Amino acid sequence: MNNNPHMPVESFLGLGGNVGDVVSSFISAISFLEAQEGVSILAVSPVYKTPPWGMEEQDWFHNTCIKLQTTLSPNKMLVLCKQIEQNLNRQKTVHWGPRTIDLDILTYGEESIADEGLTIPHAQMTNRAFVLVPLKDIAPDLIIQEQSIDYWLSQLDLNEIQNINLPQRWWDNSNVMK
Ligand code: PH2
Ligand code: MG
Ligand code: MG
Repeated sequence: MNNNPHMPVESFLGLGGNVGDVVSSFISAISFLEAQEGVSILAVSPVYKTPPWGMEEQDWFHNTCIKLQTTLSPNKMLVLCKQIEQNLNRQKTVHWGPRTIDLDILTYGEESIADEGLTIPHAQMTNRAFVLVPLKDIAPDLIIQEQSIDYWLSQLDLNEIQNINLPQRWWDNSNVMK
């Protein structure tokens, strides 16, 4: 594992939620990430409305993906993601159940990690259209488990996934006061 804090690595995160004002939670999470020493946001995808995966009897989700550069180790990134979830009032819930926000590390450079609390690349990302559709917007050439995003997307049903058409740079709340 790369624990060298001085080597910048590109990492993709997947964000999702289906409780409260999820787009506001995404904006808070992204500005909190951007404010961290050792993290810079390189790209953010559009936001999609997506049918609940895994446990169907719950509200639809909103999902987005982020590309960042970081000098934090994978474990520090994980701690940061958990901290943001706590800050945004995520409650303990059933597996795959309702949540204000979920931040998942999808990839961390080229690394493969299989620790107890952290699997990278994210174990389920190749069979989740709600991850791959926004990810493709910011990483069309990414290879995951030796296959292209288009390959993985071709295995999935994308019909119900809708871009909610927010303004460009929807996450950039430095625009708000202009
Ligand atoms: N997250 C889950 C379970 N199911 N479904 C959608 N559409 N989007 C999610 O982010 C999601 C989900 C658990 O992390
Ligand atoms: Mg998740
Ligand atoms: Mg998670």
